[in-house]
Amino acid sequence: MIFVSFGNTLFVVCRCLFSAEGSYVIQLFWLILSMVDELGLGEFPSGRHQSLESFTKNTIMKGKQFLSISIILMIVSLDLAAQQARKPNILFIAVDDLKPIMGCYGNKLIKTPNIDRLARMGTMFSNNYCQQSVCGPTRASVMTGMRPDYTKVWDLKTQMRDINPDILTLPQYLISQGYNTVGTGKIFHPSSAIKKIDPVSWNLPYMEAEATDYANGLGKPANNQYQKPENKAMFIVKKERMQRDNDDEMPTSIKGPSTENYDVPDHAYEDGVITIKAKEQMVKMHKDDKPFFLAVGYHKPHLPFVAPKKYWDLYNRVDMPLANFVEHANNAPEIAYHRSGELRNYTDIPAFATFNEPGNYIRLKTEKQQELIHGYYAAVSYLDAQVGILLNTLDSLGTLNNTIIVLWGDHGWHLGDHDLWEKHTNLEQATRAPLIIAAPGMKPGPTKSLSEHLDIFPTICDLAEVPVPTHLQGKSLKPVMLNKKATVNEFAMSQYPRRISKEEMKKKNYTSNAMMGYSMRTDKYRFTIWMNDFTSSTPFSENKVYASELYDFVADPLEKRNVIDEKAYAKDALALRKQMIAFFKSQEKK
Ligand SMILES: [Ca+2]
Repeated sequence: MIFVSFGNTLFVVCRCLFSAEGSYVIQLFWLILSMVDELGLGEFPSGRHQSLESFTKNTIMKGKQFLSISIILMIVSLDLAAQQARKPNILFIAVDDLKPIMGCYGNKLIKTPNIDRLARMGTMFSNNYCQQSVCGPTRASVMTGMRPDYTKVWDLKTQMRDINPDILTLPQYLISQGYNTVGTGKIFHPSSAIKKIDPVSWNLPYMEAEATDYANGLGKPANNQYQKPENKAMFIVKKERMQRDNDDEMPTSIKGPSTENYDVPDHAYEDGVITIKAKEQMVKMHKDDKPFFLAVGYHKPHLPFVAPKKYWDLYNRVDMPLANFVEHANNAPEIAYHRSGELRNYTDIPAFATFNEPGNYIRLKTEKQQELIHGYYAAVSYLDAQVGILLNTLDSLGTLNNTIIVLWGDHGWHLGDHDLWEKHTNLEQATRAPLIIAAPGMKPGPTKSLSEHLDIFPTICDLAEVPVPTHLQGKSLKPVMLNKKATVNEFAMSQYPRRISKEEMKKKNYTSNAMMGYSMRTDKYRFTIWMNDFTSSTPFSENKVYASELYDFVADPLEKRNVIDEKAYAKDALALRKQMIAFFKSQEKK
């Protein structure tokens, strides 16, 4: 802090001295001192004047010394002044459906050398949670710093400016703070942003992948995913049939297989293309007077698990680890789970689970599970290689250590645990999401301190030394970056909406089938409360409580047992419930 203040003061002094007026002042001051010295005005004959003479000589000498030191300081601090004048650049890497599975998070099998390198440079938040484990809502929260109950984006249909037309996004704010902002790839979920990208967030043209950008003349992948000829052909047939029959029964979103392993270069797929664009843009913006905020939104490892063959070749299929616990938790309400509908949309996935009766699971075959896990790992390694290209670019520009680099995955993923695939739950595997932040002057290292995606917006502002907007609902994590043991959050809050059946609604005497589960993660527990026809901006009412869950991560890290009804936990459950109700109260619209 003292250093920063000193640096600022020095910068101001230097700017004054280096201005045209400043240099005249120096010259004039120097001339007067020299004349006084030369003319001997400081010489006095004797006695009582002796001390005055020595005082004057001393003053002249000190004046000259002061000017000499000032000139040296000016030269020495030129570099510092230049750095002070320009805010740090920000590289903002968003990754779709990346769970914290990288080497730096403790996985010994996966190959993620580049993200591991970033983790060694920065702070790795190992207990970071998303606001809602699905693209649209979680991204709206990251980009605006506001909870889903404020943005009202709880699904993949709502556009965030429909309800809050003036909501402020992070890049939009940074434009007002002197930044150039530019994006490529998936930053907002397309359905929740105007023109898919929220144009007011960017003051430089958004960089789209064009057909000619793809390797080997392959053109755009079919459905933005597939390059293998047989998979591409599948889409041509489907499209022709749709156009010919105007078939109402055809799904609007047509899908192909859940994986693709094809021997092509990285830029045969979109993530490789946007990396090239981001790299070129960084080189260009590096020399601008304005600092940049460059947002790069990677699509992988989102389904389908598509990656060039060389990344599949990093792994042996038989080594792919199946989930350890594949049941629903004991005593857990069914509303906590789903039927993996997103995965079942893919053409090679059979209907595999009913979930109507506990234990009645018709699971994916082991081989298919291992293929999916292999595909996920390959897609993560492919993504990791892209991150490596971005880091190397900064390195070659000599700015790797002067750039704020933020990497986040929009939410977690169930890789078969609890008999679940995808996200869409309030459980640990779907809500826990990667967050790594490297910034100049911050010590590297991991932290277990709790954080939320909401904290990203204020943290970036704090690190870039721009004012943190006061309306934001998250907190700056800079104190944690300075001291890995510091705590800024007592809990992290996630939520997920569901609908119950008409029969269940009738049985409960509800007038709506809309449900919202709020899930509070503390250091030790996850406490989840499922509410009927309720959001936190309205007053809490006991008769809206539908079900509750409590998991003890010290005794049960895999969430095998809902202990909400167990006597030994009664006291803690009550305290957490009170904390949850206090949270609701804090969110109520006044
Ligand atoms: Ca996602």
